[in-house]
Amino acid sequence: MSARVTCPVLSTRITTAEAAAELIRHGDNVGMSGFTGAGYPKAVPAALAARMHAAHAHGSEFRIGLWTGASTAPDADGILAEAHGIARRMPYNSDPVLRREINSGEVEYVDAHLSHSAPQMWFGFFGHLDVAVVEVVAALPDGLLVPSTSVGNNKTWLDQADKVILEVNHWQPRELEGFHDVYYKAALPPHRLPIPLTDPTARIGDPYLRVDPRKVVAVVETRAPDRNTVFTEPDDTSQAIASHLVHFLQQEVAAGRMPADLLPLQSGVGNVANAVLAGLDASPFTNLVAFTEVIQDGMLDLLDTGTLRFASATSFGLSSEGVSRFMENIDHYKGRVLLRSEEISNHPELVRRLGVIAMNGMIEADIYGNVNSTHVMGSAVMNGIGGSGDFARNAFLNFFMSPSTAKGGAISAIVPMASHVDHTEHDVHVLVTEQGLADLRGLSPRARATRIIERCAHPEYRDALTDYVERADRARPTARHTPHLLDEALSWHQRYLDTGHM
Ligand code: 0RQ
Repeated sequence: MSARVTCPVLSTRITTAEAAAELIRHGDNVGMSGFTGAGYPKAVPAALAARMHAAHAHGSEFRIGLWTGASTAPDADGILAEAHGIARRMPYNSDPVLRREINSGEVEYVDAHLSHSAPQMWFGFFGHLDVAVVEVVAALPDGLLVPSTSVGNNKTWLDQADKVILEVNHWQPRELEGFHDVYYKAALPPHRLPIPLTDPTARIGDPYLRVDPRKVVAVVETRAPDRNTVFTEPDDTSQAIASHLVHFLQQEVAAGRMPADLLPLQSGVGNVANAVLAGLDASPFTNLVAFTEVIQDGMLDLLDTGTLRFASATSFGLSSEGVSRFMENIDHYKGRVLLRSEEISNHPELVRRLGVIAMNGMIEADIYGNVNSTHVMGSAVMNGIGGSGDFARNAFLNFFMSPSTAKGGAISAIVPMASHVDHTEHDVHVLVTEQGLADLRGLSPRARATRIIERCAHPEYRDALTDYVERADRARPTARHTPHLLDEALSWHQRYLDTGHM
């Protein structure tokens, strides 16, 4: 029996990745583990991709519907996309090959809110789940599963799939046992009850995932690392964004709107989010708590310095340096980190109750505060909405952050009209660029426009934005609430497509 598979029943199912992949058929809906490059299956996707290549070489179709927790890695999403084996995908993707196929129209991508992805599976919106492929750290004698570096949607995939393939990854530290809290009492309407979490540090579930052993058709043992999420050192732009944000939080405390140790923090992914965490670490704030979805390097730093006393999330998303640091000091993090299912880590009820401070990146915002997190020039998806909507709409306070320009200044992040809207003007509290910070709370649309242009737009684009809003304001005396010039509102994007500059 393997040291990690001590369940007598499951140990009889140990096999190769190739044999496991044989159990997945063309047209199947497959639920895979994985969230921001952590805890995804490392061996079965490659074996499956090889089968897809072989089938396509013989002129047969072999494509699956692939549901995950969020982004996976080149050796999961990437390798399957290279095999042209993904027909449908949900939710959140950051793989460049798969992104290309989504944007070329080859893959149908459903960009669901992360907190909705598991419940919508239960509602039946994504069809029947044929197979689950889930990475775990160990299978215990009683069949309980020690989850890996992400929990994501694994509970739902294991519950719903007809067939289950487990990957037991010996590379993941065995000491991960005890880092998880899996809530098994979520029900469907009309049977839902309040989720009994009133403190981000509390446990409400079990440390283990459950699976019906009769459904487990294969157990594959692996020894392979999670994706290495590379961060760049904070540059002047992201440091300026961080500094505006930290200063604003200090003002909020001084104004009596939140306690000195703030409210639970959610931080998105990416370099700007990481720089903001570094900014918080350098600030006088201490004793903070995170109620977030991803623990990235910056959050590990906060835990190390004691700026953060606890982090609730659904996943890690670490660089290789971060992984080594976590593994070497794993006992130090135990009891200070809990990973939950993403329907709980991102649950609107909990985000609202706890009064979370949400900090997420954006692609662009318009002068009235509508935010686009997902689409470049209106049509090409970048990653997806992820958890940004779960947190932002329900947050006590939300921030959307971006450099004021992209592509070397050719694109303004502040535009007359957002070319795609993920977070409406009703949901957005504060915009931050390196130029400054615009607090939009309590402002009418026209007042918001003035403030966003003054505080957040790059000086090169400020006059043109002011000119737009003034002409729009004069254009129709009976339509001055949110003035627009409809024939011009998206002309900045069109100009970029035509000339390479807004
Ligand atoms: O592309 O590298 O090809 O130049 O977008 O931009 O400035 O490096 O910022 O890494 O923080 O990502 C919104 C994409 C920002 C991210 C987004 C281009 C830019 C660059 C990245 P290049 P930056 P970040 C938690 C919450 C949605 C999901 C979310 C995101 C690339 O934050 O995906 O918040 N958010 N989830 O050049 C054209 C513009 C652009 C632009 C930036 N206006 N036009 N390109 N870019 N602005 C996580 C989860 O839920 C899992």
